[in-house]
Amino acid sequence: MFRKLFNLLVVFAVISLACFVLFFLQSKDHFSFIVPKSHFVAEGNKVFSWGAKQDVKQAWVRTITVESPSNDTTQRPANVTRTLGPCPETPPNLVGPLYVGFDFRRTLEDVRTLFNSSLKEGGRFKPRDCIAEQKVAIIIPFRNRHEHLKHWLYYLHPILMRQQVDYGVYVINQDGDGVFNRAKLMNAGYIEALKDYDYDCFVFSDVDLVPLDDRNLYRCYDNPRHLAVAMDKFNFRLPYQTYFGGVCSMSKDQFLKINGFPNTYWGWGGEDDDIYKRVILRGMSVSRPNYVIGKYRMIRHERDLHNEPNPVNPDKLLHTRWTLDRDGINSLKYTVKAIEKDILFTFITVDIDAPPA
Ligand code: UDH
Ligand code: MN
Repeated sequence: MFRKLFNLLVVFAVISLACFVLFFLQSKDHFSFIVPKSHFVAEGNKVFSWGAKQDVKQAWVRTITVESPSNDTTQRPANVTRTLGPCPETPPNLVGPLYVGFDFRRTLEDVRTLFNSSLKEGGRFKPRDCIAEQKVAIIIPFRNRHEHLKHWLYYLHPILMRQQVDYGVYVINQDGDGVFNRAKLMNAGYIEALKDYDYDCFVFSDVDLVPLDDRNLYRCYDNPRHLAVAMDKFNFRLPYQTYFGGVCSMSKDQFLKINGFPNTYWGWGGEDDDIYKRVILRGMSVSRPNYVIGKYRMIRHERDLHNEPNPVNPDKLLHTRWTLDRDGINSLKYTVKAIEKDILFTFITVDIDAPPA
């Protein structure tokens, strides 16, 4: 009797073991049976799961399909015109929290290869299946940060595509090695982008800031929006309540209401607080995502040459109420030195008459 029971147990154990081994070999990822397949995190353009690798492929294919060029008529007969509806209020392909890592081996050429077929010259994109409500220009103040730019492009393009934004990326490069001026470059970016397309929304972003959640939408709201509310360098909190630095968005109307940004903040500091004051002085408030959605990683860096903190900048803030109408988009002067169209971005070099460093 016992022997029979023992034999049965052995047979059962062998079958179980065989099943286990088979299952183990079949799943390419060794831990896929521990973590549910639906449980995935995303890395910018790739979505990968802690579970099976099949999910990687599916998710990858899914993002790629969303990224197909908007004017690709080769897929359908020439005589069929599709009427597109407006894009849904909430983009359907968002994944939420993102994994962001800055791999120094990544090259700009790698990034070009990834998005070559999805973008139009100059870093332009439109959703294929619907009409985006807003046309968004992304403006990046820039000088000598190519290392950061490639990471920004690698992460932001797929995020913006998933967000179904009709957008263009404008990198505004300060010519020469005079003192840097972030706000003046952003003003120039506003004017230059409008020469390209009828943008109605502007996102101003530092080149070293990558969002950690794609639900942080790069678009405009009823009030000027501060997007970078929880940066890693500030322990995922606002450094102070009125902070408006890093990444913000404004509609054309909102931007014009505050006469754009100040042109006179040379060197580091103060210009973001001046912009905040302009917004409040013009009777608007600041809109923000919550601390979960508004998380950012900043690429670690040292202070740049010729962008030292300027001790006169904090004092200027006492006068915003009076300078607002005189110093801004209505007093902006600069010269365009070159416009280069990369597939990933439009690179505009401007002479902003910077004082020597
Ligand atoms: N920027 C450039 N080139 C420069 C200076 C600034 O492209 O030479 C742009 C760039 O988009 C950058 C933004 O301006 O993200 C803001 O400048 P920042 O990144 O220097 O400002 P942040 O407040 O850094 O991040 C301050 C210096 C921190 C030094 C820390 C040393 N441990
Ligand atoms: Mn920075």
